[in-house]
Amino acid sequence: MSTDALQSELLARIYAADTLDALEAVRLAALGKAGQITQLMKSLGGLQPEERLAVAPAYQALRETVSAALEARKADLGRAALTARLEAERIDMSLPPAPPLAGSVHPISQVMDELSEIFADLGFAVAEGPEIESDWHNFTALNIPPEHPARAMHDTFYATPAEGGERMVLRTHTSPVQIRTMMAEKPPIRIIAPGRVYRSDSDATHTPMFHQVEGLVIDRGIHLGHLKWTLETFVKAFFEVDDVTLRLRPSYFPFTEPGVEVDVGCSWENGTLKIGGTSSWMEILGAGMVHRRVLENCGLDPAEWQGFAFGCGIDRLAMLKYGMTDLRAFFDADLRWLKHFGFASLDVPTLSAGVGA
Ligand code: 2U9
Repeated sequence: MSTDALQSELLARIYAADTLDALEAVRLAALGKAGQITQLMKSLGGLQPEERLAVAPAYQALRETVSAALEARKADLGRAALTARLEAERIDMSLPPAPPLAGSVHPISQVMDELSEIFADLGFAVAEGPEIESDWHNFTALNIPPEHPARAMHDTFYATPAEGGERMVLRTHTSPVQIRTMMAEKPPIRIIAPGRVYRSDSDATHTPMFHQVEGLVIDRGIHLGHLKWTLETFVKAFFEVDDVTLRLRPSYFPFTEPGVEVDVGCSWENGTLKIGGTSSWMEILGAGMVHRRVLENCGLDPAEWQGFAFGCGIDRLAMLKYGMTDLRAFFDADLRWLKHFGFASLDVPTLSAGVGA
């Protein structure tokens, strides 16, 4: 075949190639190791010098023309591929968001959002604080001085102190958040403090990290009646049951005086315990009037300011409301469990829709 004929044939194939892969196949057939042009160039080696001079410029020109045509076609196809891709991946930003295909809100996050919604409606702000706390904020300010036996009950994780530094702990409750709030702000105070807490304890009903919500109200003339009404209102909204009876039993916490344990009235229905009625009782909260020494530690005069506080495990609240049986599954990151018990990310709890709707 003449070089002209070969050139025409190759150029025709180059323009006929409509994908980058097809074009690459033409390139290999022409310029690859065993390609037609490569073979021609190789054949020059076996020619006499005059013969070589006679054909080499034509071969050279053929190679250059074909190479240039390949490059040009490659650039065209690349542009066309990019245009097609941009067209296919075009996003219409004016459309409403598509429902999420995967991912769900963890029941703990959901319950925290529900708690914030319920207490916001009662005029409470959400307060946060550090999870690595000073010994003073976690214990001493709460009327648990060093060597107090209550410290042993908290199964504390201690951090190794820096030389001459303060001893730090992983907070064993969210109470230090209330201490920080009382020291930073003037009463009246109405806050809840939800968050992670840590205790060196692990079995089917205890994990070394768990979640608590605590609440604190400081104002003039606060008494146990305010506490009971607040907790009743909370329990009714959270469990979406109107017929709720709370029972307060005396108890002891170093940071409250008096301290109470709070039971909610329940009844058995088809083998499961339901909130409501009074045929049975279930303990759900600890609470009490803030101990005067705690107020004093935060610079408040107990003759002027009184308060109530309560504390409750969020993980347990979630289990009670949504029916999980094993606490450890909360922290297993098992996608099947999350799919089953998780919540749609756009389903933000609101009081008007019923917090758990
Ligand atoms: C301040 C003063 C008092 C918070 C309280 C409890 C009782 C309580 C437990 C319930 C189960 C913790 O999650 S749990 O393990 N909590 O029983 N908590 S009174 O009292 C406070 C808090 C802060 C300044």
